[in-house]
Amino acid sequence: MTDYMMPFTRMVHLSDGTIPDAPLIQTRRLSDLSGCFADSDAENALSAANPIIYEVYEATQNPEVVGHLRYSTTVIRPGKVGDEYHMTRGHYHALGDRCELYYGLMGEGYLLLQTPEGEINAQRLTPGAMAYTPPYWGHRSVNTGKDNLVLLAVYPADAGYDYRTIADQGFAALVVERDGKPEIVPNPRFVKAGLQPE
Ligand code: PAN
Ligand code: ZN
Repeated sequence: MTDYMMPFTRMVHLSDGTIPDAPLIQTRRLSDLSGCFADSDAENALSAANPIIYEVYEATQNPEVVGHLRYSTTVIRPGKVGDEYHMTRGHYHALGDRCELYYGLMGEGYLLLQTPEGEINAQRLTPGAMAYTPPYWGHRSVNTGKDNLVLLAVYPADAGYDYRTIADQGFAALVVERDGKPEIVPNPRFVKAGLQPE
């Protein structure tokens, strides 16, 4: 007999992106993003304060099996480390062929995507923007605005996370402030898939 899972609803507070009864809330501080930002002197200068960079409200803990979806909101605080804007750690999906949909709720920024070979793509995130991450693209989101960047993410529940590859290779591009405006510039420390850092 089919074991029916019960339907459910979660409220997303559109005023701030929080999900009040989220079964899991993750808080990512600067120390959780150790080595992600390019300017290590700026990172060290902020290490004592260890500011919150972003929070993730996991709306579901649906079983990690094919057929289910999971969804969450991410709230990225405004700010920079050196001239690089606050961002998420970034990941590939552990099952690389799993896709994802982001929907911008508040604020402004970018969904920064890359292939393992280092092709970069940036999708602008603003309220109402629905950005699609196709299979195999690593992704991170970046807050380039003065307020929180809030997005809703929907993804196959079995997608999983590969943080290791991003930790090892970095992202091929950085989103930095130049003359008061965001610019996407090459990351000199990026390591292409399959190559070792010098
Ligand atoms: C998102 C991300 C979320 C936080 O739900 O997990 O924005 O970013 P990191 O996982 O890179 O810390 C998603 O892409 N899920 O697959
Ligand atoms: Zn993802």
